[in-house]
Amino acid sequence: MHSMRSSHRASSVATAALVGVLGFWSPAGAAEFHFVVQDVGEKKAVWVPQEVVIHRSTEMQDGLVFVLENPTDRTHAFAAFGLFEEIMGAGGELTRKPLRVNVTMEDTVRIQISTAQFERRTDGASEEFPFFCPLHKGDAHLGGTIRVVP
Ligand SMILES: [Cu+2]
Repeated sequence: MHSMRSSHRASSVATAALVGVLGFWSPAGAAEFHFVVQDVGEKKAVWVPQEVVIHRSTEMQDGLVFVLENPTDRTHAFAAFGLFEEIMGAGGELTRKPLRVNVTMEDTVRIQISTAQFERRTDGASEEFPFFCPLHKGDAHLGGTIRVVP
């Protein structure tokens, strides 16, 4: 048993190092939400699904990750008002910045979403966060909505 534990610890350290090199981090068991961008004409694009519900009581307990996939042949961006990306610096310190991420063509980006703003909420309120591609808004409101519920 002892040797199994040791090797498990070694592989965990290796994984953590790899994650550090790749520039993102993700706690084990983090809830993942996938979004895929679609072109809708020359000036418009839409991230789908357009309606996402995230439960504070369950899906935010072990961290929150968005996976942003761009199968198209041009760069898109994912922006959400009121949500923050969490970035781990070289020294392990966490910084937060408003959620706006470029995803180049045929690329997939994983980002850690800050859950700090939800941790102290104990009421039953739900909140809505609109998201969209700021590079291709077009004239119409083609964005989606993330609903964070208890
Ligand atoms: Cu776009």
